[in-house]
Amino acid sequence: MDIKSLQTALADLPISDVRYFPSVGSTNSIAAEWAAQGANDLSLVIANEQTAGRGRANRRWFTPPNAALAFSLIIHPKLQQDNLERWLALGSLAVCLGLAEIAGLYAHIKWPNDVLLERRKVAGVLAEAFWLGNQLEAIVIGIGVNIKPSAVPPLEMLNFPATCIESVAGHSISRSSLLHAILSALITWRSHVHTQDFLDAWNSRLAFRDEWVQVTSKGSESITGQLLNLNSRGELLLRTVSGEVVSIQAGEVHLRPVDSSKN
Ligand code: BT5
Repeated sequence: MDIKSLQTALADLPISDVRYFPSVGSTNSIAAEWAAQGANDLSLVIANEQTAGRGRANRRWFTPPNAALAFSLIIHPKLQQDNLERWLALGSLAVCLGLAEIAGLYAHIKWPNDVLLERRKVAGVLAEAFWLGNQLEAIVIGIGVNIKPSAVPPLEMLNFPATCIESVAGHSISRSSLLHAILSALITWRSHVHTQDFLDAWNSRLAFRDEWVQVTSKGSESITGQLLNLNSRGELLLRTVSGEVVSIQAGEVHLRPVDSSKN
């Protein structure tokens, strides 16, 4: 991967500018600085390796060289206030659509931000918003996708099982083709993020539907219930053991499937 081949691979997409790094701390941090300096809409930061890749709540995201996609796209939203969860979901949905196009694989979204293949995490998305006063200036959508087995972190780093595309597909995958497919899906769907069609597409990809799951939100007790779907606000609906349907807001939450025989 180098800047010339990237520019060629992405030539037919309306990407404004590309910054490529053989190795960098975090593409989201670079994109945040660039956004603050006035980066154009659809500017892209991409790296071959991240030495300080970030997940939510400053967790680490593992990106060794030559094995993964790690990139951040700067978006200037049209609304002055916006719902970051929709943009997070846009990243996850775009990865699912890219995987279908390039590898013929059907991925699911572990609400709110993980992409799963065969119930294992293959990609993570981190969306960050940047404000000027109370006006939303930019959103950075950071996406990390495991392509080769060496991209999968050691077990002690994981809080959920992980995998990579090539292990599931059984053949090699072109990083630039996958990048193109993900960006293309993201650009196509961006103008629909507030529509029912988008919500339906997001809903149709939800992992663990009808299964019993446990959701833990920061600062509150965990809730166990049967995973139903998303409501019109993008909140997750669970039916608890008592039959009550509860909605859970995205944010700093963790979702785990639980053994249904215990319920
Ligand atoms: C995420 O956070 O899943 C969001 C990851 C976003 C990474 C991209 S890469 C490009 C851009 N630049 C950045 O610096 N970040 C974005 P979270 O849901 O908090 O999950 C983090 C957890 O996933 C870690 O605590 C590990 O347990 C696990 N993990 C770390 N690296 C992984 C990997 N490569 N594959 C699967 N799981 C991983």
